Amino acid sequence: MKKIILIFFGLLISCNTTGELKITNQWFRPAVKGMNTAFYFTIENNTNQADTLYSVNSDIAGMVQIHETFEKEGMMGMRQVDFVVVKPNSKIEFKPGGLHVMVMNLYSDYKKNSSADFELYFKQKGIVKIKAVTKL
Ligand SMILES: [Cu+2]
Repeated sequence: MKKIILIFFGLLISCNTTGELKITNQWFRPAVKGMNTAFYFTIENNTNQADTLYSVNSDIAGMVQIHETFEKEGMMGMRQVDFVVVKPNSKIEFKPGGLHVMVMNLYSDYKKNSSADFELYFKQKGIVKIKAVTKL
């Protein structure tokens, strides 16, 4: 009897196992003190619930903003966005020429193979802390 109960619980646990939201492929461009850089990553939402990235923070710079790139009359520009919604079971790539995190007014130099810590704020998941390394 005990054995049957254990198996039953085992099944319940495996049914409740859902994926999670995670950040992969994070990197940022090398830049020097006082300049701006861009931070890129992929948000993988492996859950059945949408989530919203509404802020990114880092101690390495004076200001950090979520930006999107747009094209208007053949000219490329970028502007701040307040949030990015990640649908259930989908992923969003922050990459050059698209969504990116603008890191403005760096406090020090970030050359090749430098690393920095970032905090991503999600409505559902909460704070995700990650380390990123510079890449050209
Ligand atoms: Cu930008």
